[in-house]
Amino acid sequence: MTATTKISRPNDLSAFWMPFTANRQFKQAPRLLVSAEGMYYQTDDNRQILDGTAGLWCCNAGHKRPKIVEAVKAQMDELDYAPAFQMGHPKAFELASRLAQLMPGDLNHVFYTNSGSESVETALKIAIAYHRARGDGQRTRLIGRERGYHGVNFGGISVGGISGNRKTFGQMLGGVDHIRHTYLPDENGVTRGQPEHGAFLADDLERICALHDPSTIAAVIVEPVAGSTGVLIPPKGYLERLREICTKHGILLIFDEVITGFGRLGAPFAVDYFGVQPDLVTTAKGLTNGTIPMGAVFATDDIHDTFMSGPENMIELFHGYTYSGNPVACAAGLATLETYEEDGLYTRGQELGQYWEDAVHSLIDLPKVKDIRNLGLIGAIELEGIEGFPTKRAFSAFLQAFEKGILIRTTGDIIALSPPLIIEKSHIDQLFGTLRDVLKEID
Ligand code: PXG
Repeated sequence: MTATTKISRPNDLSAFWMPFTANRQFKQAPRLLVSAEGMYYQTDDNRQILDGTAGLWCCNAGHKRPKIVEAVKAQMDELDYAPAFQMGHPKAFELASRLAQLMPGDLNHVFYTNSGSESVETALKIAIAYHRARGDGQRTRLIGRERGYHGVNFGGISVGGISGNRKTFGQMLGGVDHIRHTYLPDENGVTRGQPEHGAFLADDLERICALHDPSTIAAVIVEPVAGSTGVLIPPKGYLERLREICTKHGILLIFDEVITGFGRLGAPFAVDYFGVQPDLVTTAKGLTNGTIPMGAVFATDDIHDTFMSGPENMIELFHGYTYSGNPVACAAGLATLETYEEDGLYTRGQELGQYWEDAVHSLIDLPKVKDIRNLGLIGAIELEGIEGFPTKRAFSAFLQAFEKGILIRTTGDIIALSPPLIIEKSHIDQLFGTLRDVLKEID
């Protein structure tokens, strides 16, 4: 076959090997989105779909926001790309300063990446290199948590705890262990907000410390609210306890805020919401409202300054990406932060939180619903699985919901909802009204 015949088949769906998708099933009946504005997507068959998931937890200000669109267009016209190493451009510094101001405490330094996965790898590497720079090079172990999701690169799947993401990929990183997850269905089933019970789960870190000797552990990484696994809300006191244990043993605490960052909980970051100060924070997604790929890792003054000690002509951290601080991404990031501020989106989850919570929990009377969880503008509805066919019921709900005009997200038999923060009460009514119908109709 010649090259020309190959490209003359633009409608061949097989060329695009889709991520985290049942490719063959999808391609038999593709679901295609062609445009979006505000709270709605539009499909190729001209249907309006209410976005119940902010894309993939990333379009926190909704779609096609004028300021972001304009900023990206203007940036393309002005400076499309600047080398990221040994060179700079003004917007990368401006965005980093704004981000550092937004982030509480002394997390004042920003390292740019292009995704959540890269933010995680970056944070893990900084943690290990930090200890080494302090002369404590034996601290190389990394501790994650069962059911944790930290992206799909090797570091991330090693500290992650979702077996489907690990089992077919051979050896993981060495020197990694996991603390137990925070789901206690018997004690904490159907809880509104943070569960009362379970701060003690953080003590599992003491078990790991005893096993490995804490002086070998570089960092612990957790999602403040576990998202991808199906939304697990940390019990009251849990994150505080984790912080105490890390501090006691000189272990860095990394919060993976790829989902919780930029207003999802009704505060700019989970760091604000929980009032617990980690040493490194990973972000992405909402940083550019999902428009241009970008991530950012926040580091404390202490971590940053520790690297700034050798000869000044030496590169302090041998790490970075071609697109770290890409000008177009920076322009999108700056416009995104302005949009969040102008629309009051960092605290929107507080204003709407009660209405959202009541709406999520209104589904508890449905027979197939096993558990419901919520925090900020996050909601999860865990379904009773169909015996012998795990994930099937929730996926049917997803398909049916799409037919009826709402976009939901499922993982296992759990429906996870995380709408754009611009959502209004009328949209919440539409989302849960439709979802109720869907859950009644499916098998
Ligand atoms: N950390 C966390 C906590 C995440 O949720 C990543 C890292 C990786 O980000 P990138 O940008 O490399 O994908 C994530 C991503 C879902 C879903 O439906 C969640 C994610 C991605 C896609 C779907 O729960 N989280």
